[in-house]
Amino acid sequence: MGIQFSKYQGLGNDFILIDNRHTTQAIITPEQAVAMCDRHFGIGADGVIFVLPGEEDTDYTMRIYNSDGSEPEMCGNGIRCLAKFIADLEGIGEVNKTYRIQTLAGVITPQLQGNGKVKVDMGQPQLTAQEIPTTLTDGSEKVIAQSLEIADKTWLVTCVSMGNPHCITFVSDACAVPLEQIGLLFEHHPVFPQRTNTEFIQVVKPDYIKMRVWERGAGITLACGTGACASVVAGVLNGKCDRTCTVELPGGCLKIEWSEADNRVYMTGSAEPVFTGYYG
Ligand code: ZDP
Repeated sequence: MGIQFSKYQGLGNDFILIDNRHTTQAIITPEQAVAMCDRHFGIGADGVIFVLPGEEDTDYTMRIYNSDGSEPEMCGNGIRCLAKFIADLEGIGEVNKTYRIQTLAGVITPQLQGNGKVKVDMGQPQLTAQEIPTTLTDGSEKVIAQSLEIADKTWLVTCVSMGNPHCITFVSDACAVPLEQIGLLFEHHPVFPQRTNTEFIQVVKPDYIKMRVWERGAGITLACGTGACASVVAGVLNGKCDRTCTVELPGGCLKIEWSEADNRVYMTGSAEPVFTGYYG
């Protein structure tokens, strides 16, 4: 019969969801995850996500492998898919249902909304160099519009952690960025000891930005939820964006709000089932 899985996608960022509620050990190895994510020899996905039992006061635990088998701390599009998957497993159609999910980036709370979208409390961004982590500035300092040499060009980068590391550059035309040539150079630059996700942002209006992303461990993807959150935070820090902003990604739009009241970032967007099957 193989391994039962469900595939979900959020703005074209696609994931294989595994019902792992019966045990605290992930039932798939990183090597198997790489094979399953392969778009020609496998199911095809940007990552594999597990729903494990909750710890302490949380409902469930989320773990994720990137398509290269590495394990990120958090995944914004993935946690919206996970909330939908859990609701489907539990047979819950109820709206406004909120789950407390344990992740390697702390407790994250997605809420199912009446319009089919999922709103996620993504927690507070971390802004110091040591938290991101990067060696671009002194450890206790923020990293705002710092120079970074890549491919014979100087880029002014702002770094933000949403549990996972992001490096953001503002450009006049996001479509013109040669992502396939420079993405890996950002990801593996020695100033990022844990590697980095990289976003290129075109500010159309202070409340509407266009983003293209190179993801750590996954390459070019159609969307990145943590990246959209990090980009709006970077836009506010640079005086380019409003605290409430729509982010247009190749796979669709996310609404992001960096709340002044509680310093937390709220992300709202879609997540949909694609199909269920057995692997192997
Ligand atoms: O930090 C990383 O290694 C990312 N590749 C994790 C996945 C992030 C994701 N694209 C998101 O939406 O936040 C799933």
